[in-house]
Amino acid sequence: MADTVRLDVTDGVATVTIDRPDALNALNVDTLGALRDALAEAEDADARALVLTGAGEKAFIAGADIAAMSEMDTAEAQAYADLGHDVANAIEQFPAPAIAAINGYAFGGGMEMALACDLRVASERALLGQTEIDLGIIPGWGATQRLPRLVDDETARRLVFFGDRLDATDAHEEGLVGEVVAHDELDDHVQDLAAELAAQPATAMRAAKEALNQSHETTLAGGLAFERRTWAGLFGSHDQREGMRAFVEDRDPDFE
Ligand code: CO8
Repeated sequence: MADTVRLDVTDGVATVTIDRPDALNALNVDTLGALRDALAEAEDADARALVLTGAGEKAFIAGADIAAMSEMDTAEAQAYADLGHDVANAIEQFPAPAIAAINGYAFGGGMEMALACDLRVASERALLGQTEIDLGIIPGWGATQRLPRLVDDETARRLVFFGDRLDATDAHEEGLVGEVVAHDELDDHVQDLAAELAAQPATAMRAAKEALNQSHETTLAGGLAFERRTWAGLFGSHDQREGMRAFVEDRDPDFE
């Protein structure tokens, strides 16, 4: 793994930190590759919650690497777009909930990585935006599809068309982030949230995420069929038996 991405797995919580503060954690090809490797390693370690954040005081991820992109031809740009999509998909399909701890700038491709997470928590110092239009391009790591599924369609269009940079309060009002916390409390708050998620029954959590993701992928009938199959599939699992037995016996469940 390149030294621009750090992975820590403690008590089932995998924390992935983009550590390239001199470039405000912009994702060049090496860093994206390292991020992909870190996600695979976290999955192999059976992480039950994932936290994505950026090193330093200023940035979550300031986007794709503009200096690198300025030199790319079409084939290189396509490969870069593909790699970014692979990484965003790996976050979205990570078999446990992912939280973006947005500690500063989240622009362009940085915001797109946050959009691939299940939950977004912003520091009061965060600034967010799909700023690609200012560079003569459009979002290339998923925002044209994930943004309108998160916020209302017109808000998504305004963000992409104007490239506005929203502060944390406005981002919260628009539904881009679930909550805003004091900058100094962000890490502890997100780690507490992640620990709480990691303590939930893992098989059911994985199934819940898969089923919720289906709501973005398929028709209502197809999604409901998926939910029914997934729901029934949990019966007979240790956690289903234990969770229900514990309720009946009036005690706390001991999940796997
Ligand atoms: N890429 C590369 N380097 C960057 C980036 C970036 N995205 N952002 C900042 N840096 C570098 C700066 O060049 C500077 O380097 P140096 O010290 O060597 O000059 C260093 O980080 C610090 O930056 P600033 O001095 O500019 O810091 P400020 O606090 O004054 O400003 C800003 C911070 C406002 C974040 C400013 O740096 C900025 O506007 N950055 C660009 C943000 C942006 O537009 N991001 C979107 C990029 S486009 C994108 O992400 C496309 C995604 C889809 C890709 C599809 C693949 C084909």
